[in-house]
Amino acid sequence: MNKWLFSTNHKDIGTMYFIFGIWSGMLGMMLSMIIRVELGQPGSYINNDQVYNVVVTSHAFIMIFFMVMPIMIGGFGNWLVPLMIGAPDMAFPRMNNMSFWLLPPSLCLLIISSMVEMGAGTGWTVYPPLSSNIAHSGASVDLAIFSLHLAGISSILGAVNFITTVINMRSFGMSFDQTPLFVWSVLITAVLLLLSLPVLAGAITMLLTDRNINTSFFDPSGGGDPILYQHLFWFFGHPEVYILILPGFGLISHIVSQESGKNESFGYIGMLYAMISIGLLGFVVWAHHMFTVGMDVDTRAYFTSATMIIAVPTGIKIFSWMATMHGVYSKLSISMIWSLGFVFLFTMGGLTGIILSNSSIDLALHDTYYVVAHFHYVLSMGAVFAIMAGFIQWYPLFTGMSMSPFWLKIQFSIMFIGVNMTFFPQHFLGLSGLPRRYSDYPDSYTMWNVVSSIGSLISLVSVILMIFIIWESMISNRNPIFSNNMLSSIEWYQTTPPEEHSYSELPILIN
Ligand code: HAS
Ligand code: CU
Repeated sequence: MNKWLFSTNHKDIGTMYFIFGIWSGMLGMMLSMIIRVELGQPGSYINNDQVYNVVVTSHAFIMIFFMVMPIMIGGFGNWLVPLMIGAPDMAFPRMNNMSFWLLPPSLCLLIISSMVEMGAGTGWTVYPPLSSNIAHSGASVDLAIFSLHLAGISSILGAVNFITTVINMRSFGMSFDQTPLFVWSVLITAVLLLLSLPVLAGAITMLLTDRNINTSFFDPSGGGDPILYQHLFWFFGHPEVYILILPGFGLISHIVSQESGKNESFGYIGMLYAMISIGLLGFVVWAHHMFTVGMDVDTRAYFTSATMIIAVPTGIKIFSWMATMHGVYSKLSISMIWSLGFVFLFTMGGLTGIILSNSSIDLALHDTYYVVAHFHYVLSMGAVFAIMAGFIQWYPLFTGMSMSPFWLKIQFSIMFIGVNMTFFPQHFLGLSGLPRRYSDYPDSYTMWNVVSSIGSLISLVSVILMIFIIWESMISNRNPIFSNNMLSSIEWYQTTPPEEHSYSELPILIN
């Protein structure tokens, strides 16, 4: 056990990230269920808005920093990047272990922050003055800041590791324009992390000193400015949303081209430049989160146009995935079904993003449920669908086991219905003005909130089913392809009808 925990092997560390991410995902999901139960009818059962806001804040932090990032970059990145570039391991294997082990203490600090005093009910954006002493006295916000410090250090070390690995450890003869798209997506993500996280660290450290040693970076009474915090936060925050999705883009590219029986994505170079453009543009659009602070009209025009331009490279990706699927007899494996769901629903989320990028429309929609619907379409149905697709695609590689295609199909159907039922009605709620981060609402908003809460229960069922499927894969004896007994795997291959050979491509998993 110790050997495994202190392992410097990229596969062991990847597996630890997966276990950690899945555990955090359960925690994040339980918090979301608290939110949906509270909003499942008018009136309050939590009876304390601060507690409600603490739940919302923890939900966001846990899903972003302790579920999506560890699974995508830590789990898939560690497992697949060295394999795909033909490297024996990551460049700094011991630092890799340290990156992982910074996360559990970070999560502990976050959990402690909501157990002491009144918790951090600041939202994941931690805007002052709400996050200042004046509204959040006590240790909670400080603990949340320390939690972010640790998670940030973990990610920066991880980013340095991935950048070094990809630049220096590709196999002999693998030029950059032959490097697999997932590897590229992780490289670009790592660069975004390296450039944006120090800005967040600066902002929250300034907030820490404002709170504790009487600086006034964000306090007008001392000559500071709370808007400065918003600029610093979103200079990190917008690249962060692309950090959450880019590795997913990489996973989807591999799955789509492989399941379509093609060697490479349609427009490999286009896909590559699209990701690079999205990464670069991601740094110059941050103020689309701040249209309501009272910017002058020219600044708003700039941030609107710059933001809209991101639809171009993203569109290139969407259409290239569709072109990759085009013209083949597709056997629609489970990971391909998730990928199709990804392409469709991520596009929906992207289009509502374009709507929000119009500064004049955003004045009405900012801080409403429309924004909540937008980011759950790109995250719960973009990032999470990509994770599901990748997890199912490479599960046999990670574990040597295989999950039941029958149950996985049912699980997909339930989750597809669940998440859409949860988040589609939130567009209507937002358009009719329901603000986010409130624990109660007028009766006129009841119907769509009830639909949304029922949808979240359906998603809960699908996640429980997924746990069952993983358990079932362990006790069943399917897919011996990866077992030590090669004879039995050949036997299995020959005696099983081809339509059940869902993982018959295993030998070429790394394409
Ligand atoms: Fe976003 C808020 C705009 C992509 C995540 N976003 C958020 C928040 C999160 C988030 C978490 O401009 C909330 C933060 C908070 O707590 O306050 N977002 C965009 C735009 C894109 C976008 C333009 N977001 C993402 C991704 C995320 C993510 C990816 C995570 C995974 N987002 C916003 C804006 C806000 C915002 C405003 C602030 C709102 C507010 O008031 O707070 C783009 O990257 C999306 C590009 C993708 C597409 C779809 C595919 C493209 C095709 C090409 C043709 C389409 C065209 C568009 C030409 C566009 C198919 C035509 C337009 C039509 C309407 C038809
Ligand atoms: Cu943004």
